[in-house]
Amino acid sequence: MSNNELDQLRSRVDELNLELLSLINERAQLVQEIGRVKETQGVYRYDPVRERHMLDLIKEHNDGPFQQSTIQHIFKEIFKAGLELQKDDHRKALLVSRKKHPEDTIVDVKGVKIGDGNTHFVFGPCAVESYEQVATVAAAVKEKGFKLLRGGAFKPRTSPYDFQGLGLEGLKILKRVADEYDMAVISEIVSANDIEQAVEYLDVIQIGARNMQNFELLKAAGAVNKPVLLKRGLSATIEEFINAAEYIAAQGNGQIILCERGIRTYEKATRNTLDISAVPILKQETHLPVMVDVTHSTGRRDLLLPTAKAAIAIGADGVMAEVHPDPAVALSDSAQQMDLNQFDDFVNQLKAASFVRA
Ligand SMILES: [Mn+2]
Repeated sequence: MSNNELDQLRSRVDELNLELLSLINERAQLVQEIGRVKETQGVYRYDPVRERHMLDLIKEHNDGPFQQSTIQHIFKEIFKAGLELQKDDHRKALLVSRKKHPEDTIVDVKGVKIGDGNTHFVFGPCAVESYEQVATVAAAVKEKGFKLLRGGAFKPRTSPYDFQGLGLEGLKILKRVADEYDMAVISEIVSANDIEQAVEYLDVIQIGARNMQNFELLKAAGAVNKPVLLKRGLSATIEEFINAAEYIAAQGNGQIILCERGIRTYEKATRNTLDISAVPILKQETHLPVMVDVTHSTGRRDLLLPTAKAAIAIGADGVMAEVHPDPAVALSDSAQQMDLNQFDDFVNQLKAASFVRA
């Protein structure tokens, strides 16, 4: 074979490559179009019957030299790429996605601007037990210069026989303390029916890990004009977490704070495994502020400080931790709440390491 002949064959291959390229891209455009039509019809994107039909048709016309299995493999890859393209379009379309909205969302809670680039803190007892208990913690938190107070009034507990919280009475206590100390309160709501009443008492509605996929609750929280702190589910993937936030945003409420609180793994040294890399992933994928709950992710008092440092270092917009005047007698989470001395130490150490602006 002369060099000239080889050059000619190669240039023909180049031409065919470009033809294939333009055909593959043309096909991709059609697939995107189909994706859009399916989305308006609410039809699931992957259709195995249709895919089988396409493969059969291709095989029927395959005269070689490629074997059927090779052809099937090549076309399956093309199909897969098309489906992924539709998925990307879907992700781009999410209201909470960074692609849709490149700027950071800042959630303003009574003047505390979560997502503004500074680290913010939320402290308070696991559960509201009494006015005195909440007020004692509030005074300590306020004294350190923090404004966001947490406390559970409705407690979704693993066992039905465990303390279930004070309910509405607990919300009233929180509101009274918040007014007296000029603080803002965050508390969990577990039922869509309670949202309307709760917004009178709360500054931030928390949706807890066990309710991350309670879609009716998400929709109800999305329908009110009040910031929502959404915790990641115990076994939720990041994609599921983002979609749960989308349920809130889709109803018109974009004031959403995401909170990583640890996920269930086989590791037993901590209560849950803090998925620290979820923080930068959520910051990249969404425009929402991201907090880390160091209490529930670790379940260990001795790990609160190092995990808080890690959260701040990795770019979290805030850290949440539980503080109780006397954790030994707390009605819930007694093993992991800080007492007031430990809280003092926790904040001082963060300040000493320049993790908190003094
Ligand atoms: Mn707790």
